[in-house]
Amino acid sequence: MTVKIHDRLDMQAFLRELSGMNAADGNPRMKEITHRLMSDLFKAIDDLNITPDEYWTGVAWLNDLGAAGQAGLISPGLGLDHFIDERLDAIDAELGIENPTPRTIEGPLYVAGAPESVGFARLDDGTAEGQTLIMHGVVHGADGQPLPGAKVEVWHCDTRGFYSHFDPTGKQAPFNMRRTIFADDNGRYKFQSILPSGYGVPPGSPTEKLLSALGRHGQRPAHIHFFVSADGHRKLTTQINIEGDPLINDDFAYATREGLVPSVKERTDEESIHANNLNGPFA
Ligand code: MBD
Ligand code: FE
Repeated sequence: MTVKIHDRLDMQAFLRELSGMNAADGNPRMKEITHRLMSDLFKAIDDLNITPDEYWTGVAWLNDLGAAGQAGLISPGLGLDHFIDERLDAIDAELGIENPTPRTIEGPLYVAGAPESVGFARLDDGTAEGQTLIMHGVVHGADGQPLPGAKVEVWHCDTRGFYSHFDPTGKQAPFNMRRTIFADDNGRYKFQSILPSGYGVPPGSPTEKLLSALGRHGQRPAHIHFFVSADGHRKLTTQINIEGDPLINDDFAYATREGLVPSVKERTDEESIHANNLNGPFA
């Protein structure tokens, strides 16, 4: 038997009531959003014949998700973070704003307050195994000119896929592989770290349970996160992927974008010392 009651006038009135449309107080935007989302949810329950068992399983899952602090983890997994970025891109396109470095999602693992330096930073504390990684670049303003003093916040995980502050083994010092670098007088930044591995959602977690019910994995390719900001400029949130990672086009968080997979040059120690002295900070 199929029952559809969403469109009944008393249900439409009920939706308005529960969304606060009849209340003098409250926030009009919250009312509007709640009314729309609840209306769509009621309709889905009707259309899909969602059973009480299915509904309460969903409620229990939401409790587990919140208890695990994973709302911000399932969000990119369900493509919402990517969708929001696509909307920002579309708005920029309408305004005629070009973004030479594309934006991509922040993810849930940024921590404010990382140690600061000018021009150069070493991100890792030297205790973790890993292949040495050196990255450098120039921050340009909207006018295409280098932007001295621009703030480059960078964070990434270790070779086990664990981020400091979120390491289940408790092995990393606070702010390991997290730094804030202010671009030098020529707008340049540079850092040394270790090559990160990919990330996987915690095994057995509510996020992993939903993904596996969908027949999906919860893996990300190796990546490095960035915020780039400066007075009078919009903040850029982006990432790069490590070239060659097999998951580059199979990211559970849908964050890979063309233009964000720079080429990686593998160097011997000797070549590296030479190359890095050219730009100063290691001299
Ligand atoms: C991450 O490291 C990440 O960057 C995202 C988007 C989601 C989960 C873990
Ligand atoms: Fe990440």
